[in-house]
Order: sequence, then structure tokens, then C-alpha cells
Amino acid sequence: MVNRKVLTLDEFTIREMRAFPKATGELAGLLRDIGLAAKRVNVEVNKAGLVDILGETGDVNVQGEEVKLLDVFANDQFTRVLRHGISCAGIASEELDDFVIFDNEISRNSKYICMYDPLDGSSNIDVNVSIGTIFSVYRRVTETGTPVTKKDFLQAGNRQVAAGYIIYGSSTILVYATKRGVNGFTLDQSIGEFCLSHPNIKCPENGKMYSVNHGNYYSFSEEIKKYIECCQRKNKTNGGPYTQRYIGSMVSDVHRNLIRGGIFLYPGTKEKPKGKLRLLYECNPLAYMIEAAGGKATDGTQRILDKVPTELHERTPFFIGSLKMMEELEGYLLKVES
Ligand code: AHM
Ligand code: MG
Repeated sequence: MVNRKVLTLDEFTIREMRAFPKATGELAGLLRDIGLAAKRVNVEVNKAGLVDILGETGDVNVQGEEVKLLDVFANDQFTRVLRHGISCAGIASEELDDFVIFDNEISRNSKYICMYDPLDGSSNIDVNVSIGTIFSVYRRVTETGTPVTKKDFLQAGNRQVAAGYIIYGSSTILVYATKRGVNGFTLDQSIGEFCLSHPNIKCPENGKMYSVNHGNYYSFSEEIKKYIECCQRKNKTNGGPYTQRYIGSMVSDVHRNLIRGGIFLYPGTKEKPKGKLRLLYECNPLAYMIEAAGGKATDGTQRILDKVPTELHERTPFFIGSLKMMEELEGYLLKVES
């Protein structure tokens, strides 16, 4: 029997839209499209162990079908669904060198653009560890009716209209934020709908978990090393030592920290001062979400959302998490060694 107390993603976004008398429904449509693409990716992620979908792009599987890497498949699904939807004028993806213009009558007249990392945590794909899609939505700055340009994509994160992620894990969950708050929807596989399961998510002010790649320890700055030692020490004021958790899929690490409280760090190293993570596809959407939930995200010197990007695939050091833990980290980052 269907539980009518449970709101589906569509019902929820339409209700939210009604709070804005001038809303056209385009954002609700865009989120519905993202939900649809996510369901398709979910199906493939779930059967990744059964069919040979992990081979090289271009291989032919036993059914004689062309095999696609899951991240290529995910990118294709999101791009295709948004191209055929009515709410998106163009996209940029971590998988593609350049942005894509949806140059048809309906798309040209759409007011939103979308950016995504179609499958974050790619090193975990073939070992059954949670992976996810991260997305972000902006209002275009060019005139509707014309093709989108690079300017539409190189906007600061503080101009996001919505951002979210889908995690294909022990269950599949879609979490998205607007300025009205952060809400999570778990996929009910039996009816194929995302259902509201985590309403109004708030990130705990404090937490006990820290996530960092310890393998990079000797390449970190002295400030970061000192902060990590602080995480490991017994400490009455912060409840330390903290517990270390690092999945290697940032989207899953940040999701856990969002729900339970915690901090995630991907600092720059001596060899790679800007670190590994991409500002537009990974850091901005997660920063927008954590702020909407009461947390904080910086690059070590400034708020992530205030960074003005100059290129699509720009990287940035990234620190994100519970407010008090971020403040504690900042105390260390300001202590510059002489
Ligand atoms: P990806 O988009 O290719 O998966 O790369 C991003 C991922 C993050 O999800 C994760 O936190 C990080 O890379 C792990 O990198 P490392 O192995 O250097 O710690
Ligand atoms: Mg990624």
C-alpha cells in the first residue's frame, strides 16, 4: 500500500515552488530531470558486478553491446536527460573538456544551466564502495533565447540557485539544497520514487570525525600537519581524539559529516598547491549545501562560494564541515610558521 504521508521528490519541489508566486516551475522540472537521470544511473551502478560495464570504453560485452565505463555512462545519462528536458540551456561536466550548449528552441529559452561531477569517487566504482553524482544549478547570466556562453558557467558559487548530490550506496539518496534549506529523499526501489526521508537537514555544530588522505601527510604544510595532530590528540575542549574516516568518495564523506557532524579536508600539497578537487563540479555545490545546513566551507583563506572561477576545470584546496570544527581548523591555518 502506498504511504500517502510520504512526499515524493516531485510533490515536494512543487510545494516549495508554490511559496514563490512568480515561480515558473522550471527549477522543479530540472530537479525532476536530475532525479530521472539518477534513477537510470542507479540501475547501472547496481548491476555493475553482474555485467561487464567496468571495461574500457569501446569494448564489446558478451551481449554484443558496446561497454561504457560507468562514469561515461552517468555523464551521458545526465547530459541526455537535461538536453531533452525543458529547463536547462546547457551543461558543464567534469567528464567533458568544454561546456555543452543545448541549442534547440526550448532549451535556448530555459533560464538555468547545470554543472556536475557525474560519478564522484571513480576509484571506488569497481570495488562496491559508495559513489555519487554531485550537481549544481545556476541562473544563466546571458539572455534567454540565445545560446549559453562560458560566462554562464564561470559564476561564483554564491550565485547557485540549488545544489545537491545523489549517493548510490547502501540505499540511494538524493539530497538537495536551495536557500530554503536542505532535504534528503531516499529512493523507494519498489515504486521507483525518491521519497522525503531527511527533511530540513542541519549539520551538527560539532562532530568527532575528520576525513583526510593521510597518505599525503608529508606533503602537507606545517599548519595542516599540526591540525591533524590536534585531531589525533586527547583533548578535553574539543572532545578529541577524533575518529578518522576517509572513503575516497568525497560525496559520501561529506554526506556522513553533514548528518553526523565532522570535517573533510583536501589541502593543497607542495607538488599540487591547488589540491585535486574541482571548484565548479565538486566544491561549490557541496559548499552551498553545507552552508545551507549551518556548516562552513573554505579554501583555507577564503569562503569557497566567493571564489570567482576563471576556468571550467579549476581546482582548489577544500575544507568543509561542522561550524565549530571549521573554526578550530582556521585557528591553525592562521598560525603561519616563521
Ligand atoms: P573523482 O571525481 O575522480 O572521483 O575524484 C575526486 C575524489 C573525491 O571523491 C575523493 O575524496 C578524492 O578524489 C580522493 O582522492 P585521493 O585518492 O587523492 O585521496
Ligand atoms: Mg569527483
